Amino acid sequence: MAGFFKSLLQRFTKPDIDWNELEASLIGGDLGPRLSLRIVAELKTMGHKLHGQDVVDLSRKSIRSILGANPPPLTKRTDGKPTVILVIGVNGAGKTTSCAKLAHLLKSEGHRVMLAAADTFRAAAVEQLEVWADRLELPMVKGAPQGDPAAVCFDAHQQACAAGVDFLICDTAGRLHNRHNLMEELRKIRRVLGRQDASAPHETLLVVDATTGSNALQQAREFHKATELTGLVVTKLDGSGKGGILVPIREELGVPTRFVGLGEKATDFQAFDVARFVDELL
Ligand SMILES: Nc1nc2c(ncn2[C@@H]2O[C@H](COP(=O)(O)OP(=O)(O)O)[C@@H](O)[C@H]2O)c(=O)[nH]1
Ligand SMILES: [Mg+2]
Repeated sequence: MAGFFKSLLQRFTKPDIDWNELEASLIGGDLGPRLSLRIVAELKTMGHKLHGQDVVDLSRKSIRSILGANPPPLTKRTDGKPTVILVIGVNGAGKTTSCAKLAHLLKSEGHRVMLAAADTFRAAAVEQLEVWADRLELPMVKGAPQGDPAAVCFDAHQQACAAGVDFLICDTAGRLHNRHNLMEELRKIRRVLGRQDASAPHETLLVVDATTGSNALQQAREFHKATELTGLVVTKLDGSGKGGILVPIREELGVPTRFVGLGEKATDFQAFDVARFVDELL
């Protein structure tokens, strides 16, 4: 994406701007068709004395106004019950890794954190989370192999209450026999958690891989329709994707990015910062 804006700067220095080319470049940079059309429309009203820097400045202004203020941090409850965070997304997006990183971040801030291994579809997924839990010295609840993920969340919630945990983070499966089953399973997990605590889950975070571009928008639409998302975790920002897709996701669905994944280590994880993101994007 950085290279993308640099090339925009180089290409649009002449007064005779090729609007179609500009539009195609913006869409190609993961900003999505709607936002790209809007930026082009705004630029057109500025007449013909445009330079590459105008293109960049206007893009920055648009993106900042869409993203708004920084999202609120995760909050601890005051009634002694755990804040329940459901982590969802397609296979390979980085859910399990993000659960571990988020748990590590919250623990480092002084909170008591517990993990629930509710991706019971693959045995390897439970083992993967277990390795993280051992390494980061975090308590983890798991169930029987191929067991009911909602039952794992139920058990985990009871244990979290008994242990006085502040945050319970539930990892989930990204793939079942089909997408319908997956969405049904997520709804069931929510129902079961809701019976334990009417306000749970308090956060439902969708994990998307920055390198998948417009696929991430499609995933966000689908998951948002099936279950109410409270935020995104955008992973692999250390790779080729610079995360431009989180802008149209925010614009179209109103779902804010809460955290970013920046590598494979436990500490490669940060709360999302709008100003820093826009600067790095441009
Ligand atoms: N480079 C990089 N790799 C990541 C990041 N987050 C996750 N991964 C890697 O992506 C792969 C899939 O992650 P995983 O957590 O198993 O995805 P899940 O299937 O959604 O649970 C693993 O190899 C992770 O190490 C990230 O922010 N940066
Ligand atoms: Mg996983």
